[in-house]
Amino acid sequence: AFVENLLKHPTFLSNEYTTKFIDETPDLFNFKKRRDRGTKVLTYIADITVNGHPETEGRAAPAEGLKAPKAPAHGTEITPGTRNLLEEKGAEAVADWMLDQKKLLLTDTTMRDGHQSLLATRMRSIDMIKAAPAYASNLPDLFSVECWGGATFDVAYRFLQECPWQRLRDLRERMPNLLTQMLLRASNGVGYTNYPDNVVQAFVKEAAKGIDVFRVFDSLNWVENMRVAMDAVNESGKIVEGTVCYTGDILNPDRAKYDLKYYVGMAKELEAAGAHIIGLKDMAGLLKPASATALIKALKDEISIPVHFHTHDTSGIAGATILAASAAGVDAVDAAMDAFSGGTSQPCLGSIVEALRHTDRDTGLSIEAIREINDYWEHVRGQYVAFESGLASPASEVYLHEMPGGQFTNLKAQARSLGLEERWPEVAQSYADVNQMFGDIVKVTPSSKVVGDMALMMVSQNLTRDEVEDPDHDVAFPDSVVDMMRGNLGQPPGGFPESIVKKVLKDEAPNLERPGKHLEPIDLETTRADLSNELNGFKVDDEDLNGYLMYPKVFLDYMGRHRTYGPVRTLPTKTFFYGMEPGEEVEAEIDPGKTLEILLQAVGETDENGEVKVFFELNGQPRVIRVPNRL
Ligand code: BTN
Ligand code: 3PY
Ligand code: ZN
Repeated sequence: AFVENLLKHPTFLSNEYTTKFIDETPDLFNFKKRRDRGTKVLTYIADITVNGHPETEGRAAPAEGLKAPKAPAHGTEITPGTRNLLEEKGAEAVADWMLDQKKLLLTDTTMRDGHQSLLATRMRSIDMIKAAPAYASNLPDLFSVECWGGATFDVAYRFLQECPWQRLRDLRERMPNLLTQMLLRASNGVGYTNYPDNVVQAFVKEAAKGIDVFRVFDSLNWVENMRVAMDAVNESGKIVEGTVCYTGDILNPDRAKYDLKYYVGMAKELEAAGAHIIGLKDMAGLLKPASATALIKALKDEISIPVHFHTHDTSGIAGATILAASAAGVDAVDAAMDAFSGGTSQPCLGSIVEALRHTDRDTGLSIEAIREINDYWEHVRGQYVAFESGLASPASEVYLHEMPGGQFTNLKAQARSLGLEERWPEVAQSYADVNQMFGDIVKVTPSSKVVGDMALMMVSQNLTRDEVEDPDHDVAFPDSVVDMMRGNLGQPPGGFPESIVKKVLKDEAPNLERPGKHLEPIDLETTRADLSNELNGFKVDDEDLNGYLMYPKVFLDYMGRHRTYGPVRTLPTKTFFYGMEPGEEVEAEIDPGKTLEILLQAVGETDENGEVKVFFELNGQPRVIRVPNRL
């Protein structure tokens, strides 16, 4: 299917350049071209001002008169941190150093999982980039900053009209002393399906230019399906965090499939497979304090590399689990800056720091620095009210359905759009039923999406688990379920139950081997040449090629819009999502030192052609932009 996709790009018209090309080679452009970019950005602002942004339409708007967040203060001196250790001594030395620390090490997830879980992944690069220098100068004792991967990659292209690779370069440059961290779905890359091995390898190679710690997980906990990605990270010289996904409850005898022995066994397999660190990924926030005590202790006893714990506060009790893990000797944990913590996100970073103050696991992080940076994040969050999930309180219901943090609110919104809002308790129960029907699997992107698709389908069609499992009852399964039963995401421990595989696939035999084993390698240079051709001779670099290989259509659509709207990534967030008011003035630094000063003077009437004239001043020069009124 992947190769088919490659061959099926939508045709679209010419393209002279991308954001990156322009930003890296500004001298190539004469005055006229530069003005051209200004016109494109004005066209974007005019369009949004007249028509609104499709993503914020009908949603809450930020408070009247809300100002752009002011970047937190930062010093010019940069104390060496974990990144310097990696650069000087390598990945194993970082792991050894972690084991030697008494303090609890912290990863800040605000720029990845924090907004992925609370704001549908919609945080724009400009809002991250403004915080990065303060992290580097004021929090040099952080273990790492998770700022890339997971859902952020495609959302950047798809909804934010910006290049994820550029975000990575910009953050890397501003945090030279801190380890950057990403979430990688092993053979699923940063996508929802298995990619050919050489695509995964090429992606890791490119990402390793900006990422230091790769948290590699498989959505069915299948180590066999993680090796290609783990080997590629090892080859790049960066840190492999081989990750165990946590599900069920090790203290519950009814969920014996995932017991202490299972988790320790998988961690040992990952250690043998070349991991420098073991990630313990509790994507739904199911690990309870007493279970954490037992699990962390067992892992620390049985493996010789550091353990890095990740959880979500959906239940409201994750802070207690973090403290239990800390007391049991976990080496590092994830937390989100206060304003992006709690609920389906990570527990509160500042509160963890304070809870451990004056104990033998004191993190040593400056609470003043945290407060200052957090004040900035609070203002940033205020700009994104359109994407707030509305989850107002903790949800013990998570122990029933076991949905990952990022999926919980998303599925609720999906249920709402299908008119199933009142039937949410049934969706939650159905999700749990589907999990059992599939043999009790790990649910995390992409397997969690499959379970969610099936659960919504059952509730909307009033299907019970008995009916679905009845061989004589005809069921049209969602495509994603058919795909998973075919083995295209790999195999869970013990395999999928034979009866459900038979019901879904009928007489077709599933593939029980590693999916990548049967995917033809992509000819990268042919693909690059074809893509360049499709983009009218545009020079396709490795970043573009890897973006396209992950998401062919999303990438091409992004490039098409870029041709019309130009470099909109540095517009203030309010301008990007809501356009401008007459009399308002904004700035956008489209290249280092190259700033557009934009004043919106007036919006005209719609003419007989359905077009509106929008009057601007661009760097003091009057400009009139005509856009269609599509309302
Ligand atoms: C998106 O597709 O949602 C993000 C990119 C922006 C698309 C622009 S916004 C102005 C114009 N109006 C639309 O409906 N799409 C484009
Ligand atoms: C992702 O894959 O994006 C996740 O956050 C999984 O927890
Ligand atoms: Zn997470």
